[in-house]
Amino acid sequence: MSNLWRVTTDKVSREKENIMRTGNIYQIANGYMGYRGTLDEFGPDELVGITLAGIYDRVGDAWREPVNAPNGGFTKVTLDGKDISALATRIKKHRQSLNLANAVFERETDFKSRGKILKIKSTRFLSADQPNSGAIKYSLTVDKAARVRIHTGIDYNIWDLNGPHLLKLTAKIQNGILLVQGITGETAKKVAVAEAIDLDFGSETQETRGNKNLRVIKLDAEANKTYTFYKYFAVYTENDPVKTSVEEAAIKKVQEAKGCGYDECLNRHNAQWAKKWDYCDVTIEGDDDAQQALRYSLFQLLIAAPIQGSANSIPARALSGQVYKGAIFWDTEMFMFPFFLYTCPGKAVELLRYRIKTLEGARRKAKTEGTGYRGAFYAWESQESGDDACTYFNIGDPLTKRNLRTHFRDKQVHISGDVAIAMWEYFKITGDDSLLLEGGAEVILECARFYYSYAYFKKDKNRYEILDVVGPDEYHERVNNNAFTSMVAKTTFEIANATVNYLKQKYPGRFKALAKKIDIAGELPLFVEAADLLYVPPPDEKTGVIEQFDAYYQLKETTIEALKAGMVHPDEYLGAGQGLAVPTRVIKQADVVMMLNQFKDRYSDKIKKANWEYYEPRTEHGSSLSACAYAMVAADIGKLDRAYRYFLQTAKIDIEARYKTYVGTIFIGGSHPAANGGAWMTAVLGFGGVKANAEEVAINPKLYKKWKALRFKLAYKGDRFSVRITQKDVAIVPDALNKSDHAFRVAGQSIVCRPGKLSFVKYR
Ligand code: IFM
Repeated sequence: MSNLWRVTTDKVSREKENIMRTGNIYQIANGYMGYRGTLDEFGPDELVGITLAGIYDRVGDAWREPVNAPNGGFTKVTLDGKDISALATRIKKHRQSLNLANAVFERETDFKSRGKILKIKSTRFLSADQPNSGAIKYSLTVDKAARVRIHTGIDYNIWDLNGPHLLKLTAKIQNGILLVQGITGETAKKVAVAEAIDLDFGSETQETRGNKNLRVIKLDAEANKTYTFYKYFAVYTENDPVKTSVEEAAIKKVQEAKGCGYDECLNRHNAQWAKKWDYCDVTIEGDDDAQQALRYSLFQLLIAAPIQGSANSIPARALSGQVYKGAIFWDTEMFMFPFFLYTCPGKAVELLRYRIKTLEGARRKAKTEGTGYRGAFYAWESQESGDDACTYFNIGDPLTKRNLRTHFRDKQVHISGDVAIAMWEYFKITGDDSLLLEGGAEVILECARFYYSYAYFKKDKNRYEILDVVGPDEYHERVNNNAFTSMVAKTTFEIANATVNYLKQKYPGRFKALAKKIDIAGELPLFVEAADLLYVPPPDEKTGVIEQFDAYYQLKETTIEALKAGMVHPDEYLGAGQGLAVPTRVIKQADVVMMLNQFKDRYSDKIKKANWEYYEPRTEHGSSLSACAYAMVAADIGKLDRAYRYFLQTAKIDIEARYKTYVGTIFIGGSHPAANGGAWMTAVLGFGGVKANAEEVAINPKLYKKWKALRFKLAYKGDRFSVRITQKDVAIVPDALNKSDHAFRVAGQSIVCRPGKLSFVKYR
């Protein structure tokens, strides 16, 4: 296995900040749960976290956040009566690694204690085949005979940011299976963890001590003999569609896993992983650095992808912890969704089903926010019901410790259009209209309805305007005619109109029923008018620059360095109220540039270049979502060196764990799936120059000079393709099992790609 499929370190840190970052880098997940990359003997102080997808809880007035499960992977050893731990024992050698091919975490540590060497090796995975379960192979060897005690079981000292979320925790052993069960405080959902073990040495007793349900294995270990045992654990919650109790389900699952055996469980897990990579791997020939960072980014997306049938989505910090409330933001639709859409549409569906599932929450928000609106105003920070988890005072000031009023929740209205756009993209690129019929069309129409009720018609100007919003640049709140937001709203009207036309033509009965259900027929002509008359700030006739919002040019001109020199605290937030960036033209993240990427067909290269050059020096990149937008537009306009720099920035964010961990007083350390999605977009859509629509797939290569070739997979209209782009040509191999011919346009040249037949186009 080449090291491009592995992330490895021989360092082990005892410092909390490093443990936190390492825990993020080495995390594994399977869409159902995430397990941070911590060591077997670690506990809540080292941020051990098994974060569950789609189950949330609130304690008192604190933020609702996802629930962390008890840790069924816990094991700690004593050697001749002395506790062994990477936190305190002398370490002779350590190596830990994450295999990106199959999401298997491995650690090997040689400890020195009481004059003896103890080698520990453990390997763990969360099954991609059986998402409720995980398995661990644990081995130890001593160089001299020693008295060893292995404490292994379930640790229910749970790391929570705003917990405790699991109440009435009980521990027991039943037919050799350890069980811990608790119940969430807010919605009384049971969560159960079971653990079984496969062991053929030592003598075993059970004890429950200090919130640990443990087996104690006594072993008089012989010198240089390796002792190996296997652990199986399973987590169930009352969100799972089980017919029995969660406790019984968890017990059954570990019994099955034990019956199957570690190697076979691993084989089945590996088979699932082989399929995942087969659909989506991207290879960059000639640039190992970029290759590894990109593959790691894809890995992050794959581990976070929701499990089939869950209608869950991906939180802004994925399953790396409870950060950002485990909430789903626009990050998913605008930054992660394209990867799934173009590689494994089955997962893209799940993300959209989540928005269909939470439509009622979006309707509730529309009714109750501000002066009250119609339609669907999706939550800025969305959890299981779609009600907004974002608070009005969402950022703490590190100096005064007061919470600052932010308008992310009530004014960042582009979120609804982001959802509608993704819904329509899915239909365009897959050709599958079932999602529209399943609720997608209703989502789109309700989003258009929301914008209509939010917009103002200016009679004197004969136009609609979207006023009082926050665009992607969150340093400037309550602005008028934000280019990004207005374009998103206009596009939503266009999509709503296209949806109506499509349904009327193809499913007239279904259309009538939907129009009646949501009583929208009378509003449809207004959507047609709004699509036409909604104002989006145009490029300046001379400079080509688009003013980000009304009166942006009246703000103070300064540099980012000068602005930051005025900071009195390193974590100080630059926006909200009196934030340093508020009176200036310094912006938090790509805004107009984000628009030019999202709607790239509507603007010329000249306009894109003018805006990229104008906004780039004014962008602080205070969000991990920013770099990829700059990378993609740079690739689009041929600024390939700059594109490459921004590409590496977005692709390396998690593998290098270089990011800020606080904004104001809020802990935001965790993984960055939006940036990971941005890495895929930059590679394939940016440097690869791929742009598909309902009619064809266009490929206009913009390969970076260092890259000899870029290979990737594409899913389009239910069929699959392998593409290889070099500095001179493009080769497309449609899967032999494809059902149809498909139109491609490579560097302006139209071709038809037939199942199993190579198409080859020279473009330079
Ligand atoms: O959605 C983003 C937002 O654009 C900037 N702040 C962080 C959020 C979550 O990633």
